[in-house]
Amino acid sequence: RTAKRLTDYTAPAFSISHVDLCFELDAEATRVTSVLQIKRNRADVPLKLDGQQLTLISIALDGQLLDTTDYQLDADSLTVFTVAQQCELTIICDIAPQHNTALEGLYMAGNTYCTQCEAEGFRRISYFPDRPDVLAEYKVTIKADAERYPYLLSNGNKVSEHIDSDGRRVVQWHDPFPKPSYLFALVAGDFDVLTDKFITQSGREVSLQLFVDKGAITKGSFALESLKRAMQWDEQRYGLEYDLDIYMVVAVDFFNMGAMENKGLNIFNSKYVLADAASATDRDYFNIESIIGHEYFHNWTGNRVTCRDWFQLSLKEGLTVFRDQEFSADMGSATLCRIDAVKLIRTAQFAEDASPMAHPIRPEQVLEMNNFYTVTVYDKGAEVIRMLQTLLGRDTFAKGLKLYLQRHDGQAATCDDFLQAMQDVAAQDLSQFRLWYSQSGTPLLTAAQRYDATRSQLILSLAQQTPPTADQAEKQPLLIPVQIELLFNTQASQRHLLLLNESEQQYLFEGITEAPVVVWLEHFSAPVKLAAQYSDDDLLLIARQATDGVARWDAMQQFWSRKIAQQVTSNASEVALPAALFKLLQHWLEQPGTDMAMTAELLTLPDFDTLAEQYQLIPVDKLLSSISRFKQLLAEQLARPLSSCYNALKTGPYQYQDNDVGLRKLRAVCLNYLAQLNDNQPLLHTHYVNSDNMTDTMAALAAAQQSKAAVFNELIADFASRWQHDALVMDKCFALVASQPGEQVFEAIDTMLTHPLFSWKNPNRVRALFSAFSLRNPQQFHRIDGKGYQLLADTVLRLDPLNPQVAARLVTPLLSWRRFDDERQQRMRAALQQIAGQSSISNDLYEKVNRSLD
Ligand code: B3K
Ligand code: ZN
Repeated sequence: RTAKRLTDYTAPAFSISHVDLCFELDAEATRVTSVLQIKRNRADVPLKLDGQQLTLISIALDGQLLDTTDYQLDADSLTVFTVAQQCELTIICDIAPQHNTALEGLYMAGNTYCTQCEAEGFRRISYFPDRPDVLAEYKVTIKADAERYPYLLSNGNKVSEHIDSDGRRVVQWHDPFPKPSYLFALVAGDFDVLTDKFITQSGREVSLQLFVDKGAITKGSFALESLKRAMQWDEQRYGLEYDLDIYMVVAVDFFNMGAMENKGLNIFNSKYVLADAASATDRDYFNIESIIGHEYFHNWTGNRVTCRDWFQLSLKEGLTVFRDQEFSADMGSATLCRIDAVKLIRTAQFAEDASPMAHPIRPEQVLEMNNFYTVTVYDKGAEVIRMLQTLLGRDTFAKGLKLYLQRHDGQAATCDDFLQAMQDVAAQDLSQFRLWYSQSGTPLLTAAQRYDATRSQLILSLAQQTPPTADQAEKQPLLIPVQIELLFNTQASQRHLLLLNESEQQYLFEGITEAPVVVWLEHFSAPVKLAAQYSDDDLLLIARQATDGVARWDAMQQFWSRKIAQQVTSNASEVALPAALFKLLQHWLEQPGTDMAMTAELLTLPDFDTLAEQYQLIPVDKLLSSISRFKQLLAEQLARPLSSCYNALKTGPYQYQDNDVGLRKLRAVCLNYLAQLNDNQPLLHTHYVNSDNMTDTMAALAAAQQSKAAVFNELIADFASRWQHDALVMDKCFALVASQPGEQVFEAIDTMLTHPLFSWKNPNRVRALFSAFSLRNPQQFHRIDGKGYQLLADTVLRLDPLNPQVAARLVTPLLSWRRFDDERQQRMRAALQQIAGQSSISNDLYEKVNRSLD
């Protein structure tokens, strides 16, 4: 198995101007006829096309059938020996969507035919140069039984539709925008359709169509409204207008990820489309809006300008995540959006940097591309774009984006092209900033301050150091924007942007009349770890007074990290909490203010994953016991204010609206603490019974799950029976069952596997059970006897033959075995070795497991 390298890139030897595809749909044998207009770019090379799991029926060159001496067929490719400067190649293949459980290429999601081609799925549909820098204009004809398939969809505009003499519906599509094969899409099925329209800023009418399962029509309206908000936002913020006359979104029940930005025909995991108050939480609503936005924003950043090769993935993904984050921030609470993003970087992304899979946002070596749709490429990628905006300023950044899109419209570009455009508008040298693209790892920032009262001078010093990662030993100093705020007793606070570009640097501030408390890395201005000398009082002061909400939240997080670290190292003695802390928490409970979601965050302890990333060797048991001790302590000490706050928070009927979202969130935090106390069983019942929406219902279940096993069992049984026919809600049930902290979880998971709605072939179901177990159940996943690791290894092996992509995602928590104590190391490694020992594991799994065991 050989990996590909970024440095090996060569331009395509052949280009394709037009593709004419015809699909005769059949679950067992779909016939795909592909006519390619080919042009040679380089002499003396044969034409090599990618293809996997295809049954070749025939090939013809300029109308002449080829025989087997004219070409060579391999497991992954088709090579035609002699082709002219310009020619037409006609390839006929058969494929079997019914048996495609990997959900790449053309597959069946229930009764619906659909496709997923990114990254390299088109080669499972037909022989083609399946690489993002080959852009072609597509014409697509779809034929299928007219009654069973009222909707036959593909990219672009519908050209014609008729019923042929065999009773088949025949629909033709044409996409005028040249695109890479990964953006091709086809859908065939019977749906309920929601329609609407959007008038663009230049006055064009765009028809919007949302396709959902029959009967689900009322659950689609939020997604459609979100789409219109996204279209308008991109016009207002970046002047970017939609370019076709029709925009379609289809929700399907079997999907490997969240959604896919195929040109004019987005395909979505139904989880990120369907919502109503009864079945979706506030978080679900938030996710739907942000993912609808994300896929829409790809129309410019991804589709109109695409990637030259897959190493450049962050060019479209980091940028588009940044854009969707900015969109969400403008639609709701900007602080909350930022806190969410920071949490993700501090948990999963820092963990990835510290793992055997560490890679820069532009990876350099890849065996299976699907393994690189990571939090590093996506979310650290978005942080890098955000830093660029911080350095250049919002307006210059927007101009740079515009220039990049103009310069490369219709092309396949690189991260360097993007940076070049930014550099050209900013007239600023970005060569050091470029390192963020090639250097992996989490920089550690050390901050210190010295105040000289006699000279009224403040000297701040910063040092940076990036520890070696699995993929890269040597690290260089980066250009890091460090936003700070200086908090004073008697004068107004000051905000500054410090640029750190050496290993160590000092910054002098004159005319400072008192020693300030420094808020370092305000708004998480760079994806780094920070070591600063704070006292408890400093942190509590920041939490009260900082201008930036993220900084206030972060101060509380740092406060708790320190207390928990002290508790972890203080053999058996109990670390005390200062009275000032209780006073502050009580104050927030008594006066939660207008931003209640923010208050809820201020009152919440950091979770296990966030804390774990602060240790090279993760002290699992001590972390878990410290978290639960402090939680218990807070519940006891603050019982009264918690309960008055809880009782004072009331909403009307469910609405997904900022104030109500915050209120429910704060009430859920109170409930979670209160559930720790013995006499609060009835409260959980009441909360559950009185709930008229999924957010409150989940709050009751989650609180019970963490504290009262008996109540949890009772409520979850009721919940399961109430929702037994709704797969998306049953996913919530599966996840709650699998993340319960007690050891009954193993039996409970076994029982859920026999649920009529559970299916190994559906990624949502598998993830609901097993990602919840491995990522949200540290108590049982990290059991010292290894039973948790064993369960995950068995699951991964069972899944790999069906769906390698999902199997490889699931294995991630095992890869970091080196960060645990000896006993756990041994058992995690044994689980990995068991996987590695199987003879025919997928490339997806092979790459990750072998990097980890190396
Ligand atoms: N571009 C797709 C992800 C494709 C993942 C392939 N394994 C969704 C997105 O990021 O918008
Ligand atoms: Zn994306």
